[in-house]
Amino acid sequence: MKFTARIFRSLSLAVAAIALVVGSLTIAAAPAAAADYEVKMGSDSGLLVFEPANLTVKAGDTVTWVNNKMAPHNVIFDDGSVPGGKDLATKVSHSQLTFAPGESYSTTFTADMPAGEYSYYCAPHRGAGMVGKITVEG
Ligand SMILES: [Cu+2]
Repeated sequence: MKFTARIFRSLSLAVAAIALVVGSLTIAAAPAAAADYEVKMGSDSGLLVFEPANLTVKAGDTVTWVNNKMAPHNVIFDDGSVPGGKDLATKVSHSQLTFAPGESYSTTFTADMPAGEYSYYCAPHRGAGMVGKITVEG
């Protein structure tokens, strides 16, 4: 009886050790988690800017534009200012105007989108210099 208990105990330890090794391998093999970035539309001090205006992201990352001050704002990418055609520009744009503080929308720059510079502007405030750029790394 005592012998059986001893064997059972070493077996349990072996199983626990294997589980630990397999578990750590799984964690090491997992790809880096996608990041989330936030861009304020209108600075805290009330300037007509995107903040930050320039952002560098990796494929899979998500950018969320949050209405802050001096609304209305939107996020327009033109086909001439993205590393792809009109369909891509439309896909990453958010033409709907935000009015209330905290309103937001997001774009995930997925792996099937080309790397490069994605320039955008706020339609109501483009003339005031409310422009931004997302650089997507390959
Ligand atoms: Cu604006």
